Amino acid sequence: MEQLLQEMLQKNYGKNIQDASNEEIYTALLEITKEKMAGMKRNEGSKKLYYISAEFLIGKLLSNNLINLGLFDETREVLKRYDKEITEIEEVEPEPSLGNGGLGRLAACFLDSIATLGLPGDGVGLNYHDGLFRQTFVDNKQREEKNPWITDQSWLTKTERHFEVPFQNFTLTSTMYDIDVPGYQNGCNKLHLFDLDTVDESIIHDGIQFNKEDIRKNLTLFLYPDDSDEAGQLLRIYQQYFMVSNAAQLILAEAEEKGYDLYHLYDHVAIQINDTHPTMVIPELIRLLMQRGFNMDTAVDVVRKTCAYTNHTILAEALEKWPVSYLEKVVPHLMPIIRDLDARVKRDFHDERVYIIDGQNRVHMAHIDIHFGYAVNGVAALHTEILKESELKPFYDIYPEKFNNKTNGITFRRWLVHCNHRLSDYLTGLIGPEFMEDASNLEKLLAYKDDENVLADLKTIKKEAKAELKKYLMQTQGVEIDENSIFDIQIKRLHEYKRQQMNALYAIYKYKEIKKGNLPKRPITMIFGAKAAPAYTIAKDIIHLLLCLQKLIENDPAVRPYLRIVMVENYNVTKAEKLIPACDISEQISLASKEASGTGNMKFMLNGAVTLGTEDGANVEIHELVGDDNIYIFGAKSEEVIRLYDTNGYNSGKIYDGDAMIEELVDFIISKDLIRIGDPVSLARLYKELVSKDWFMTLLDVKEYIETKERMLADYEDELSWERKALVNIAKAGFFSSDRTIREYNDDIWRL
Ligand code: 4GP
Repeated sequence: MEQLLQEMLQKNYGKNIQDASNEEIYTALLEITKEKMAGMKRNEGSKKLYYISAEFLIGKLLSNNLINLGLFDETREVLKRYDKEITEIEEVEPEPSLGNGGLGRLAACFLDSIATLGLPGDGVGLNYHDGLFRQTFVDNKQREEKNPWITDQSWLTKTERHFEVPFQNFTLTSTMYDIDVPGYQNGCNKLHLFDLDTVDESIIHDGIQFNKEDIRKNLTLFLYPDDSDEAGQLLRIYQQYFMVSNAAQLILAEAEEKGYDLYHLYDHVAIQINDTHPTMVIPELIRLLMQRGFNMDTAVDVVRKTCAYTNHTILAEALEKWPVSYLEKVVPHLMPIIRDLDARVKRDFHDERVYIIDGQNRVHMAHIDIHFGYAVNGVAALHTEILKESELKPFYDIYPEKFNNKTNGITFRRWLVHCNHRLSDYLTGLIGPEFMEDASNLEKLLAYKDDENVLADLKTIKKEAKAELKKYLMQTQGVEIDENSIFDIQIKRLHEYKRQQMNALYAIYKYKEIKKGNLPKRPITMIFGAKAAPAYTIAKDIIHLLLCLQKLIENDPAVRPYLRIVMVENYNVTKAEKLIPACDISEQISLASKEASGTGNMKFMLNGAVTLGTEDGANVEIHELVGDDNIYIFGAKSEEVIRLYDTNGYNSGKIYDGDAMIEELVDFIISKDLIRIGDPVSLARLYKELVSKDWFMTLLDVKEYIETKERMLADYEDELSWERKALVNIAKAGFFSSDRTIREYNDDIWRL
């Protein structure tokens, strides 16, 4: 590596390592890594997977690619010899902002595991120039800015592949860009990102505003552009169709290049539809096969045997339904096919809950996937049960054989080896390196459950990660935190069902306790990271509340030594990598039944944090694995929540009126203390939402939440027993390796 790096720096800049800047070293390493990957063996086979997704939240790639290529340690050593830190070189790399949350990060973990298992499988998505927005805080509120990440030298490689994508009254020519995805000690796959040469970033003004009608210029500017009006919704349909038409054309082109018989496409191709955004690939493939001479019945049959669908949420708002009139405007050529598919369903089933086109002339995208794909999976055991028993029950009754569960996973290369060198080196020393190949080997750690030296070492490793986070927050946001405090962290998209507002009520509780003189044994640092969708008003109000509380405490010398709130600006993968190793308490407090799985919960556990959570999503499986002693569970169970929804039995106002403590906490949102700092309109709106609606039942669980967290804080003081909990969590995390998840997808769904 040393020689390669010297040569590259000489060639590019006429410099040697000693004199090169971090930017120059980064660029040289990027080029070297790209060359290495170009020379790698491709994962090949007679059947290939195409994983189509609107999001790929891949994070920075330099370190991860070096790890997978087996070059990381060497590179770090070489740089050290010249007094350079790889972590500082990495700072230069912009983080691609190609995803929003769990579903996008899952897609990235999956690409890593697919390549690592040696399976031929490529990702297909869009090359958003400004990604999801970049979040800044101004006047204690979220502001959205564009988030450019594509630089002259990047992981993208422009290819010669172009496709013609037809819309109602014009045709667009795409360009395909590739990002190599190297497997850990295995072959390489690709992430294909489609783009349009005419896209023009200069049309963006005032944050993230732009002309939504100028499709040639705006098509791939943003992920999830604002869809609160018709033009925004049409733009999303343009994006989705552009993505899937390119995917379908690529799939057929590759199959034809290999000489495959398209009548047996399913023997050579599996298509995974990641949530409903890529659903139109089904009618599009049918259309393209019919162009090649297929009759409709045969095309439907072939496509049905090729496509599988993953559901990531039961929130109705996320199950896309497009008005027929919008699809007519954007992709009129797909509508005859969608109508035909709908007619087939209506012919066979007399239950309007499963129709594709409903009585209000809306097309239910998930229904297309379920009827015209061969597999449907949820992403954690509880989630899949809820799909089968309630959310998608009418479909389960028709197609029980299609439904299956694939509990999510995370790649340990990024979420342990890369983000927590200390812990992963230590584990390697203690139990051997086998866990890198097969994560179930982490259980060997259980043998040290009562070994005080090992427990002390784990504590030291956690402490160092906390000190590092402290340094990072100082450098990036100028806030100083106490590394001896407990780090209590909630990082995830901002959504009412995830209940950051409940955590805010805890902060209010603690603030008041401290004011009363009930000081905690140890200071608490509550850390949040979350972006709110730009048009989601209440989510933004919750951010505002958190920022106001942060300010209130900052300015109160009586409270500040004992309690801090830090809202991390522009939470993203890079920040998650710094936060997760440093966490003591992992907040997974969604309303039971609402969080499909969660994957942050797995990352925290793997890094030795203890979960404070409801029986929701994958928390249920974490609970089963670690046992009652090593997790803190509270709150209403999913059956109760579902019953409350079904019977209209929840009334937050009643809880508020009947409980003086809850009333006091909620009232604080509109207290003088906060109104002085914040925006009264925003705070009052949130207050009103909680007392008059509270759709996600914050007030139902808040008391038990506070009690459980208090118990957890007290237990933290018993050092050995706390570290034992951390150890058990690490040891039991093996199940959540995405290698395991992908093996299951392959065994049950893809059969590559
Ligand atoms: C997320 C779910 O909210 C999360 O529970 C799950 O772990 C993740 O998908 C991966 O399966 N959903 C989304 C979304 O990100 O946009 O619906």
